Amino acid sequence: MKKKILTIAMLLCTTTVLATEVKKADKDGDGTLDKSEVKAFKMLSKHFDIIDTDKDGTIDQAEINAHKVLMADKDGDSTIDKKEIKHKEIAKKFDALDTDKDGTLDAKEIMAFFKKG
Ligand SMILES: [Ca+2]
Ligand SMILES: [Ca+2]
Ligand SMILES: [Ca+2]
Ligand SMILES: [Ca+2]
Repeated sequence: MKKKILTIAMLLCTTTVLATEVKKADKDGDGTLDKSEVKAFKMLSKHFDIIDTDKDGTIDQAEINAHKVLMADKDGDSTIDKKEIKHKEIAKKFDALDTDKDGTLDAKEIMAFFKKG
């Protein structure tokens, strides 16, 4: 479990930087980063498949934002429960976002919030 927390922490470190770097790294200007575009970001390259929540082969801003929200995951189970949530807007819509009604939000459920805008 310790290792998992560490991985997420490292991931978030990288994604925080990336949020401002997306435009620069996005060479073809489609608003997403594919594997060749993240080559400059070693950590991101390594964890590409974890961040790519919808497995479409690219990382978009919603996926990066979702991982930022997951930073609040204190117990390291890769989901956010009501006690852990820090994001005010998501906290308000917690029950609506928890589509499988298991009482926690996973990366996909958080991403749905950002995709809707
Ligand atoms: Ca791109
Ligand atoms: Ca994706
Ligand atoms: Ca958790
Ligand atoms: Ca859920």
